[in-house]
Amino acid sequence: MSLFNDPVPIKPGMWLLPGFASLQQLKPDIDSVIAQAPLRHMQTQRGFTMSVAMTNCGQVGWTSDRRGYRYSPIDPLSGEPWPVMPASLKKLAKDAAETAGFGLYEPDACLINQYKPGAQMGAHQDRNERDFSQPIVSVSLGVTARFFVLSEQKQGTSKSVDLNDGDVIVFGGQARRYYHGVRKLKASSHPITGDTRWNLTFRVAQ
Ligand code: MD3
Ligand code: FE
Repeated sequence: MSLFNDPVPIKPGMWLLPGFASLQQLKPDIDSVIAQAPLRHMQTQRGFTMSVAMTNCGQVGWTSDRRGYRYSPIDPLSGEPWPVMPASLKKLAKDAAETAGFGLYEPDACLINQYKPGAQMGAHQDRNERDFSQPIVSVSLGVTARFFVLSEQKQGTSKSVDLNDGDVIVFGGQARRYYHGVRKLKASSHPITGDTRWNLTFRVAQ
């Protein structure tokens, strides 16, 4: 019996599954999504360009532009629906949610984030989704990044977690509303992804 994938509690509702995901297994499907819906640096409502490059797969995708944030069934770059969520990605998210004790999970959106050295994500809450009772599953691949989490308030003490290749975090219950972000990615090298970190976040958006 292996205890390797036992979930580690980080905060109430927040579980770390170390090494739960395999880059080699997921990379072809990520590449195929990107071939259909290229990575792009979205604009914020305030006119800033995000340092993280993004795309989506699933029934809806998260997008941001000068009009604000929203989920859309259409990729604004192509005018076409987002690529279908590959079965391997969906299965991983379902297995992770179940392993963390959240039961049946049917994500309809997967945001793919690409971090190059210097890319970061400021403290924010994810609140464009309709049903906060559903967890978010986050998959980290490639270069390690320092993730930080606050509470339901944007101020206060943060807790940091280094997210390594293959690490999965499940955020449910009260953790679903926690502010969180990612520190500036350091220049380093991973044998498969080079200088790059990938993060997949699965959501029940609709
Ligand atoms: C906690 N992504 O895409 S994943 C995001 O590593 C995002 O790319 C970061 O925050 C990344 O929105 C962090 C962890 C994560 C994702 C969503 C959450 C943590 C969360 C939603 C609610 C609470
Ligand atoms: Fe987030």
